[in-house]
Amino acid sequence: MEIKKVTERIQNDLEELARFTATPGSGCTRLPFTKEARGAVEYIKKEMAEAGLLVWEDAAGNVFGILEGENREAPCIMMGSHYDSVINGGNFDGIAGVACAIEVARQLRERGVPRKRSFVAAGFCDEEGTRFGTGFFGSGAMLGKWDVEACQRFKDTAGISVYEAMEEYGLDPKRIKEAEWRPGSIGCFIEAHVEQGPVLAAKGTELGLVDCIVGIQRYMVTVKGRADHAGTTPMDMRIDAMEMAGRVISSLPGWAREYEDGTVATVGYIHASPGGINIVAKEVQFSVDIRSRSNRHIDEIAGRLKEALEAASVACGGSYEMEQKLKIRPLHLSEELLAVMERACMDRGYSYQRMPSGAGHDTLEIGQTIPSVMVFVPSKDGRSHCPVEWSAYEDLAKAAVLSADLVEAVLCGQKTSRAILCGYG
Ligand code: HGY
Ligand code: MN
Ligand code: MN
Repeated sequence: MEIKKVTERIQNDLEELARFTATPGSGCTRLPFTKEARGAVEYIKKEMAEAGLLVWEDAAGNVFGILEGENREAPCIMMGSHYDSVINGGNFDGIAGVACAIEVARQLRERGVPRKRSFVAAGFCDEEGTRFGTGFFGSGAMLGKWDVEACQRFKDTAGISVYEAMEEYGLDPKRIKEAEWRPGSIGCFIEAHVEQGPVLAAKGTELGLVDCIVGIQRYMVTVKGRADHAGTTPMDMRIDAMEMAGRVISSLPGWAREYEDGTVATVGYIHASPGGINIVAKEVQFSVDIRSRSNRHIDEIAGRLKEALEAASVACGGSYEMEQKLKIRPLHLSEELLAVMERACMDRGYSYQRMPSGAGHDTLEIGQTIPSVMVFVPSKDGRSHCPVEWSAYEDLAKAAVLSADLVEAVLCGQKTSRAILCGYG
């Protein structure tokens, strides 16, 4: 396999896809159900079709391409990632994994791999949860985890629900359940992704084989006080929502640091209203993102958050709401698939290391029920979720070649077992 040709094809796709952003010149902003998402999906569909895949877009806004195998009823091998991004993010997070999945399809056909079962390339929508505060919407819909009520319940900060955004985008949210795949129809899942951290780049390792992904809980907290004059209202007469929020937010980092095991807690979004410099804040809304390889640690921090909100309400005389947006357990990935990937790295002479992922991914959702594996490529200076996010196209090509080796081994029936392919039969 000529790595140079693979590198060029991936580079071309990613440079084309980088055009679909709402913030040109300030990184990639491609939120779900927007014209930028539409542009990326139409490009992905074109590339999938040119790679010989049968292409469709599902009721949730995901895009799939299939290379059918002899036995169309056998559980397929799926590879993919998400095509949405964060706000002012990078041009590799998620979308590089979609490009790698399309590249694997090209390689399977170029290698003339006989297919006992089908291969599916996937581009998922709204993995990030940036717009609605949730996460894994597309892959979750594929697994039947979303319904009309949830689509109506979750709203963005402008008050637009997932339901309304889907309608505006041209989807019919009443059909969301049609996005669900028949249980057992996906045998295993592979995701290539940029590391988004400093480990591989610092050690000069070419590829990371992910063995564990952190669990995540996300909350949108609203603390409620009373608007008053900032100058004339004595401190002991205020119900200051900003004071309440400040008491809680300033405690979160310390709670995470206490564990000394990589547990993290982040407040990435905050909004005060009415938002005047001379008005005591009536309401403050802020996000909380808690992650750890220990589910107990995540639960403990979430519990302390609630206790702190109770205490701040009593101390300041206000009230609060704590809306759970996401709750997903830590995940250990398929040892059998990892072993096949390790073998392939050794056969190709790629340096690699096993490693955990501090970032969530569609694999975190899919791997809860389907044998899954992830391959990371180094992120320059460990940076991600920002415009300077960068990975070498040749490293992505190696990840695609390695994934094609795994897919070939499983498609041809060399490596199949109940452990590797759930629903294997
Ligand atoms: O937030 C994350 O960990 C990922 O980028 N969705
Ligand atoms: Mn991602
Ligand atoms: Mn991300």
